[in-house]
Amino acid sequence: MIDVPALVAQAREGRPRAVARLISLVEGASPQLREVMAALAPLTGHAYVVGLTGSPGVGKSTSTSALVTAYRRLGKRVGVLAVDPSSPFSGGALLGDRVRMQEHATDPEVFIRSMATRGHLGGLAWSAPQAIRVLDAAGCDVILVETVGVGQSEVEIAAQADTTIVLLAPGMGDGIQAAKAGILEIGDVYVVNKADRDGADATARELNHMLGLGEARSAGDWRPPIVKTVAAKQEGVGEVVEALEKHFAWMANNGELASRRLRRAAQEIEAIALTALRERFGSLHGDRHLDALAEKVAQGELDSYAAADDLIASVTG
Ligand SMILES: Nc1nc2c(ncn2[C@@H]2O[C@H](COP(=O)(O)OP(=O)(O)OP(=O)(O)O)[C@@H](O)[C@H]2O)c(=O)[nH]1
Ligand SMILES: [Mg+2]
Repeated sequence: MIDVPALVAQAREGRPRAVARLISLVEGASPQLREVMAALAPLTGHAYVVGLTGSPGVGKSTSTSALVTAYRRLGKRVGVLAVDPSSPFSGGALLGDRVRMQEHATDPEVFIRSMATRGHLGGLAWSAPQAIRVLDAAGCDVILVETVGVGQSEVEIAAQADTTIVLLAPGMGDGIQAAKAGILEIGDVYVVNKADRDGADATARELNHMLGLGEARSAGDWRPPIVKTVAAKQEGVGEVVEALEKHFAWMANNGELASRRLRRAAQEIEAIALTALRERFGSLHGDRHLDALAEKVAQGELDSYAAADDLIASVTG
């Protein structure tokens, strides 16, 4: 058994090994998470969470590293969480990320963790917020969450940030890819990285056009800026930080920050409750009750809604 209060106290002091240990508990869905989260809850709510998303190879890790540099210059403590929704274990793409973060590896004010989820249904919906909470409790001022992988899972993780950066790069057919993955709707800040390559202006124009096609905005609405960067050379990264600061101020002023955090908490609670329910179905009845209900439904003796009510009642009543 782990001494949770001691571990949490060490994490709070910013000890990297304690932080790593707690994130491993999250990743492994440890039974002690309940105790960990109870101890962490009063220590959180300080960090500004920024999600980075975009197609493979656009430069998310390079941009994350460049943002870490920029925030370190401002004296901020920074957490980085690389989440891989597709892989059942850490490694692969995340190893490349490690290399790109190397310059920050020995900085005691920077925490870099990667996390894979076990392929549990809805696993990311609770594990990413919990890992973020660990970094928050460890005193991070800013937490950068990079998602590896494309599609719906990216969108889900991005939705757990206060601000979402969507990255594109010239010449990758990114406009179309972004539109397909639904990430054009979720950007608060758009970054056209690899602006040292041909076509960056065209990509920015195309993006501007696509963003403008949405419904008319009213005064006071946030208009997502488009920033061009060469992350590999730290160019334009200061502008990205400025855009983030503006977005944070805008959210803080009009209640959007609080409502995003509320929505996030609600999704997390729901995910934990659904996971707990599913586990109870199995552990209480060894699926026998479910099997019995299934037989009745298959034979037309019972309708599936009534069967579902029965199943829920059997574990909650
Ligand atoms: N020319 C140029 N290359 C860049 C720039 N930023 C990143 N790269 C290169 O693009 C490649 C991919 O960069 P990553 O930062 O690993 O991209 P990523 O989006 O994290 O990739 P995945 O995590 O695999 O999806 C690397 O070879 C980088 O060196 C840039 O501004 N200009
Ligand atoms: Mg990466």
